[in-house]
Amino acid sequence: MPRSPDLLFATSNDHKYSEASEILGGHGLSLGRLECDLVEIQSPSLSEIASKKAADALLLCSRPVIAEDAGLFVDSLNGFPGPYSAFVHATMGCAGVLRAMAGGARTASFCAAVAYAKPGAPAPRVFESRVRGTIAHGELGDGWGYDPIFVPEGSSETYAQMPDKSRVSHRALALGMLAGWLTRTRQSCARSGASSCA
Ligand code: ITT
Repeated sequence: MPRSPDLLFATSNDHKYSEASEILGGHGLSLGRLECDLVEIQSPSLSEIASKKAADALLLCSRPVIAEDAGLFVDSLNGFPGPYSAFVHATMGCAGVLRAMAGGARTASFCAAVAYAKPGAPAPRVFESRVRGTIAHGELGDGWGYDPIFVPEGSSETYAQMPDKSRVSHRALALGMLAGWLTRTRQSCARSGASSCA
């Protein structure tokens, strides 16, 4: 009988799921999917949004589950689109963001908050990441979301042009923290013989 995955990822986004599977697979964790479109609360905090999504997802699946909220924060636009990144991409695309920031400083951050919820835990645990970078002057490479315009610090290519985006991205950082914490917690749980582990 096939083993059930270590975790589920509650997301409506195929790209996020496939990147997360690859990243967590590299940490020895298998990822299943809870395909759902959870209602997102309005908040300036990615962590608060991700935490609520994970708590709602837990009610649907009653198994260890993660949810993520991510966003592009452009400095010259005072952090816009930030938590509104999905809506802004769907309505204006990368081209709209490039137009809005014309003439402004090009620095930006790509941030992610990954929330982990499990039955019996008092609240989701959140792992936050931030990758600094710049916004290219045009769309470069074939990628999803804002990948064609975001150039992470230390690279001369956009996420869309990078073969190893999933090693260095905001998603890789947050999921790497989660994987490290889960591994440590499960190891110490196993050593102590506790019946309920992370
Ligand atoms: P779920 O909430 O269902 O997981 P979503 O696409 O709505 O899926 P978010 O609310 O986190 O996800 O929206 C963030 C948006 O930011 C996303 O729709 C993309 O447009 C963009 N985005 C997030 N991570 C990205 C990445 O790694 N590369 C490119 N764009 C990204």
